[in-house]
Amino acid sequence: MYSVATTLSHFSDSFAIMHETSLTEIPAYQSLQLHHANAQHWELRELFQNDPRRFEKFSLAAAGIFLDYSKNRLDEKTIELLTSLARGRGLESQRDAMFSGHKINTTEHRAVLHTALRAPRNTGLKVDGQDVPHDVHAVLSQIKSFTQRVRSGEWLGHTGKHITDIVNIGIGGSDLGPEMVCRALRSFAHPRLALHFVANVDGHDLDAVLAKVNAETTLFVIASKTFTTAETMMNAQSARAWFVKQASEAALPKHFVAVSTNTQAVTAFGIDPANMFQFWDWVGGRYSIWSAIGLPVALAVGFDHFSEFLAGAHAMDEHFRTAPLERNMPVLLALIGIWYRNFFNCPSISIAPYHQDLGQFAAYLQQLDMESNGKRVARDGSTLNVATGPVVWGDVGTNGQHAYFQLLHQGTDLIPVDFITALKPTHSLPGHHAALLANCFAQSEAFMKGKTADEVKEELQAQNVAAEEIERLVPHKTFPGNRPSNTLLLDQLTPGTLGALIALYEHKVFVQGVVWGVNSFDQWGVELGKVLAKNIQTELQGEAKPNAHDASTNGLIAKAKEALA
Ligand code: G6Q
Repeated sequence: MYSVATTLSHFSDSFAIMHETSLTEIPAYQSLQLHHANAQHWELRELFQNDPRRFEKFSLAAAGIFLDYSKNRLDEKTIELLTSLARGRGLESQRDAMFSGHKINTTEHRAVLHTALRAPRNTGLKVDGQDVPHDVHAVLSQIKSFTQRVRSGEWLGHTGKHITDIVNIGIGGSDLGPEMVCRALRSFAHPRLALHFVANVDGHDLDAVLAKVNAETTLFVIASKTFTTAETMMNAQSARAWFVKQASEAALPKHFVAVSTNTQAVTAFGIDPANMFQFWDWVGGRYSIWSAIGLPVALAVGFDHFSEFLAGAHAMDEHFRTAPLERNMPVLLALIGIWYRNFFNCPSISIAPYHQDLGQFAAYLQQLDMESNGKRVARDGSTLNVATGPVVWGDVGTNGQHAYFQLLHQGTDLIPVDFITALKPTHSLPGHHAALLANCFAQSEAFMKGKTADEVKEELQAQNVAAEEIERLVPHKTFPGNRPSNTLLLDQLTPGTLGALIALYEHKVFVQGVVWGVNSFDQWGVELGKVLAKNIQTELQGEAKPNAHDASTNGLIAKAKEALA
């Protein structure tokens, strides 16, 4: 068991100004630039030919996940320089500061403690005098008893029927996590409960769900950290009105529960505070799946599986907290990302889960990564002189192979790929899983090796294609290869391995934020979106102010007013 009290006392309040030195001034950064001048010419094919132990050297296992990072354009020296870059940025002390509850979110003056949400009860940790594990485990007990009642059928709707449908209303961090995890763990789900997720203020979203459910047997979970987010509040009010029309105000407590930090607003909405699941301002939205925001997950898969999910993440936390940087999976993933982003100038990374149940994993990572590290100033407010977070995108394999993989193989940008798969399926259909794994491994091999002009010629000659036709086709059928990828193997997609996988990426994002020197835990761009629409909405619904905006916006408002009239 670790005690965080000691590390906290080592950490001073100078956190915010620790990174005035620009990244490019760190000696290891300059060494990496020189190293890159050579490394950019390395061929992965040759690196493998020259070192039969490359796979053993550049792979490791942690918390139930195996990472093969040998298909990357790097060697031992690269790792040595990258880890010394991380040390030069104070990674170890900043990691300890996060785990210790130091207020590392310096623009919102908040601690960042999603790791405490999955830590054992006896982890000593106080923030602002508050016993964090005590509070966390009190809410976990509430989640346990509530979810058991709903799942067992003890909790009944207002007409005495079992709950059959759960509708989570939330957006961003209050939607993406529970939706992604419920889908990922669908083979563990309760057969009676159907999960639905409504996020968009676009009424088509809620309307489609309401058309499918019955007010007598539906439980609405209103998930909002602030309980003020416009989209969620509008959806919640519409769902409430729909419900009251078919049932009654008095029946509300049996069908509406809330997950929030804002007790006052929850009570004002008409939800019984006893059915409110609390979390805290030190849980960022995109890191909140481990908190009561995970309620739909616990409802779907049961509290024991939810506990395994938390334990899997905790195992990855322990690995991240204690393993040397050179053998630390989140650190390695992060530094490899830095290598491509800052030295190879790669604009994006692609996530390729070869598992249908991870269908929303790329979208989840998109928020985690891009909202955290999509920043252009350092923590001290100075403008950065290096590139930060890449664009993160992707979809499940094998589907992606039949669509955008073309660009990954032969396009003009170098786009590193993370392949993620499970060695064993949770279904029993014969043959499918071997086909899936074969595709996953074949793609990473093809990205790495490519196909040379000579190989193309040979292939076409063997097919008796005419010489002129061969000359014409060779450039089109040649693959440059040397395209890097990581492969992450889970034994099976279970609550535990999924927890570890998400925590792996959370820590990867943290490490990159530390190296870039940004605050990975605020999101002022998202906050902007929360206020921008308000004025225009007033104009659309009421009096137009013809000259309030630029000509384009005025013109669009006028068109919408005409259509809505
Ligand atoms: C996440 C962001 C954002 C947030 C949503 C929902 O890190 O802050 O995605 O989760 O805007 O906010 P509420 O939970 O407060 O409704």
